[in-house]
Amino acid sequence: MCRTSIERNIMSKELSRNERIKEASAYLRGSIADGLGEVVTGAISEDDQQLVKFHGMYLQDDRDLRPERTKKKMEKAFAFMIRLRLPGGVCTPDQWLRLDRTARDYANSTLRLTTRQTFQFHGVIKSNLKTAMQAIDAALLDTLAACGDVNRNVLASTNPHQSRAHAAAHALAAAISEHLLPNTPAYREIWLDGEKIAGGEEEVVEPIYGRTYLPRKFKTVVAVPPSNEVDIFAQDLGFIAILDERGEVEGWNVTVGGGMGMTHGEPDTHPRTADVMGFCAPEDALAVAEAVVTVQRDWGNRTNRKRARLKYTIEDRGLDAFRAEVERRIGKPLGAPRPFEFTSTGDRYGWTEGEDGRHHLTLFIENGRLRDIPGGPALLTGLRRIAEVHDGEFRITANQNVIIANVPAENRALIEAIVAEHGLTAHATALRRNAMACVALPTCGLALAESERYLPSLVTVLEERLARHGLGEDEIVIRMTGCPNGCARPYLAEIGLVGKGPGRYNLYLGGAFNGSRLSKLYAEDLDHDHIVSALDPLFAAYAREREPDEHFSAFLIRSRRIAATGNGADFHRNTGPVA
Ligand code: SRM
Ligand code: SF4
Repeated sequence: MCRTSIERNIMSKELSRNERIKEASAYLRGSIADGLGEVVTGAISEDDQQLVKFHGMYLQDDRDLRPERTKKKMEKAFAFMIRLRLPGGVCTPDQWLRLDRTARDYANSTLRLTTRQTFQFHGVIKSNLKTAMQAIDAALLDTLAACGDVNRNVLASTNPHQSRAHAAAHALAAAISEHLLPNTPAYREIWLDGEKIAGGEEEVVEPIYGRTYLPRKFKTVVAVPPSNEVDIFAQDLGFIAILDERGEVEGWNVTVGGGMGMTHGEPDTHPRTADVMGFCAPEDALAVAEAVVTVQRDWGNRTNRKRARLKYTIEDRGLDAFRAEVERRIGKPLGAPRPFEFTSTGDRYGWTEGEDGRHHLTLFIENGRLRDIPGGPALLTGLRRIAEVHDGEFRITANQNVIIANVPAENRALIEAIVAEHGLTAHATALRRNAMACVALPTCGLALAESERYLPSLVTVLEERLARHGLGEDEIVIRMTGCPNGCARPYLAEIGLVGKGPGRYNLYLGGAFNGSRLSKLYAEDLDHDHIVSALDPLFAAYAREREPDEHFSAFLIRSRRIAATGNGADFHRNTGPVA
């Protein structure tokens, strides 16, 4: 590892606060263990709040309760969110049952499927935290590096066809996740009462990351065209399967520099679609992943966290310089990118049959929230019942849905009966099936507006408008987030709504249906009625003037209602209606 550049960074006076916290943490230990024992508060220290992210959790508070508790001079209603590391989104029925139990015993009796193929628990109070972590460990799962400035959960195309290419994609996702996992014993020490090991030399403890880990979060995915359900262009690092004529993976196109996050009113922050950097052979993929991570470790911005993601490193240094450094570190050139085509970012709902004759059922879970709704569908119980009889796998999708995978033909009827009995059947319209909202209120500390709790009712109104224009069966991708950080990838949707303040949203249009092009700001600060009145005439025009098979966003650009976004900084240019 290039110690000198890391040391130079550490010595700099301008380092961001997080760099100093990491440096002083003795490989992510900080004072977390002591803080857990402090009974006078439900919180932990500010520095430890940054460190626990690397262990897969965030300190949050119930924002619905904030005003009343402030009035009563009470401490905020603190609780932790825990996020699992689940490469490729796969778990067994036994693991599902254990997670369900953990959600009911130690969290808020919901399981939240995320936009990055994993589970989150919300509402875990400090006194339950360690027990919940031990329950996760007993399920042979972990939360290490699910958050924090490290390579996080690695996604893989989980198309139910389960071809050999999908198996290869899952194997690569798992291998990258393991290879780039932090090495620190802090996780076992703190959560699993492992024996305390003194922090050693950084080469021994963290051969890839060093003492200060990465400048910022880092996200990797593996995609199998033609489906882009993992939204590869939103990710720091991606591998696109290139198949030979027998359907075997011949190698991988490598993408770098995607990301969604930005800040309202700060034009030097922006979402960016990843570049295709080159092609590598299957046996080189791990080395390429490590090289991309270590170049970002050494070149990434450690002074300004708002410009610290790989997308800015690549913009600042140039793709050619970045590729040359990756090639230098792997000791060989990357090949020229091979042709590929993505067609969509959505999931295939319902049953599909794999190459091996096994069956896979994709269920639509609205915004990924599994719970039992009093007087309504019992989604958590339904999935639990399925886990009790299912002997295949569960696969979480990057669209916050779940696949009951590898079902033998003779078990289909049983699964279908449980699905129907518990209201798990997807009777959703095309718009709802293509809708995604981030968590936002009440748990997310960064939310400026509602998202998960609001999008379903907005979709109901828009469904009615679409039906009026004869567009009820048209697939249009709509995504909402409660702030500009982009957790539901709204800037890659055909309709993106991004929270600006309570009840107000910026409307983005023109993201490509296959996730390859960013949208553009169309109108600002809209409330519910103005969102509907902005979209309705566009739906009407689409119904009237579109060409056969033309997607909504492509129509808006062709008919010059919104400009097309090129890349990165171009996102903020030529915004608003074109005419
Ligand atoms: Fe995210 C921060 C939820 C996917 C970009 N994200 C957060 C936090 C942890 C808020 C915080 O920092 O205090 C949110 C917790 C809310 C809660 O109560 O649960 C949060 N992000 C989520 C999830 C759960 C949204 C969901 O509804 O599924 C997703 C969990 C993914 C996972 O399992 O790992 C989630 N977040 C994403 C994605 C989508 C993706 O990666 O494909 C993005 C955009 C891609 C990207 O990273 O650029 C994303 N989250 C962010 C950012 C902005 C990062 C940036 O570069 O500016 C933040 C804020 C930050 O890092 O400072 C953030
Ligand atoms: Fe929270 Fe913003 Fe992410 Fe939504 S987009 S979960 S509001 S950080």
